[in-house]
Amino acid sequence: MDKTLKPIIEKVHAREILDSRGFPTVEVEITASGHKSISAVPSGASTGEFEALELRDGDTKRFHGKGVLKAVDHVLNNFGPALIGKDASNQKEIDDLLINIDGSSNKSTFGANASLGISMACSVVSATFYNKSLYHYLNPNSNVMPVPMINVLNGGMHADQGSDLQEIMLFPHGAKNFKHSLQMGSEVFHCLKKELKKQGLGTTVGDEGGFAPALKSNDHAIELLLNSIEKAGFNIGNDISLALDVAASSFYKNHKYHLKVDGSVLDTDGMIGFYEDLIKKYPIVSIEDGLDENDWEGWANMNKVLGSKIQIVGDDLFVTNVKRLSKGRKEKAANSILVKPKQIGTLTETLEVISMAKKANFSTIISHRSGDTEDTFIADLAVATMSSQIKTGSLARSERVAKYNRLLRVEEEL
Ligand code: 2PG
Ligand code: MG
Repeated sequence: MDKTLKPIIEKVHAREILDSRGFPTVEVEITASGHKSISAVPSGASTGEFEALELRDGDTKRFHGKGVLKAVDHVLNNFGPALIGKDASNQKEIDDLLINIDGSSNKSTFGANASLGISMACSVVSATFYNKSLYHYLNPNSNVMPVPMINVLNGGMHADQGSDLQEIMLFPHGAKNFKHSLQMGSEVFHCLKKELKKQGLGTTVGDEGGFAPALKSNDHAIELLLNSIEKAGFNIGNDISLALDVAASSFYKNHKYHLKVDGSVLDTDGMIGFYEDLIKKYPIVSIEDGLDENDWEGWANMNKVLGSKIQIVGDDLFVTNVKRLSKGRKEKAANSILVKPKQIGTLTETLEVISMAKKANFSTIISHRSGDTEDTFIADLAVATMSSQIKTGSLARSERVAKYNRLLRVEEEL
């Protein structure tokens, strides 16, 4: 193939780098027709049971078993040689090749951390080759900015203390534009910090850059935030509402939901009642993973009761997987999907899920992972897929802010 007309892959390289939690992760470097790209793979903590496999070495002599040298080796020696000479911009061909070489149904042979690094790097190098911004390369018609869901209070598995609710997010739907939404978020974030100090609470941040204070109850967390929105001069419900990621699978044991901070143990109906009360009391417009990833019947009930009022988001429930989304659609389990390329392991499969979700009238939310890097791929992906929202943490910690800053530049271009 003519190297001047297409980005033809010449070299595939990979290395072990560190993510925002200080654990190893995979970075892939692809050279195509003289252009080079680098993509880094994120890593979750509250991972879904049905995600594609993240390959870790398990060698306890290195990084407490969390090394990724095996995945790096698979990029170099199992995927790499098959990719040389291929057109990096033929994303479907590249991703099908990765899927076939792996051969398993969940990337368990060579790891989704190996395949995703390659898949992303191929699209990035192609955008560079064609001298286009990544979002524009992925979709020349992209013209909308996502609303950021800004996770200013971290709890659950992303913090040592804090609420049972893993993420309490600002939803700045009253912003004039993306830039303004970040300004609003930042002003609230700093009012929240002052308020926490005033109440003698901790202001250190959790994995996603939100504060992670020890709190009396889950309501206490929400009220703190509402108080800060007002202090920052915004109108609750008009300018800014709230969104939650409950990550309920992380506290579901023996068919019960164990809310430690509230000291309550609830069954599925009890949880749905808990949310009904919450949305009556507070301006909550979106609830993610309100129930366990295997509680399909519960999800359908929850969506029946709450789905006409608020966004019901499946993250661990759908794991960016068309099979699970298709089940969810049939069973009317939710009305929105959280999209994490890492859960499935290639860009093509990620785009397929998004297109299925749109056909089903589900909103799509592009998301980071709690262990992330300076890579900003998801920012461009959110714009390219015209997703209504992006979830990429708080307005602190560079791996979170990198995505927001990328979006500021994109908004200027658009
Ligand atoms: C989530 C994510 C990201 P993790 O549950 O939505 O916020 O967390 O990456 O730990 O799965
Ligand atoms: Mg989640």
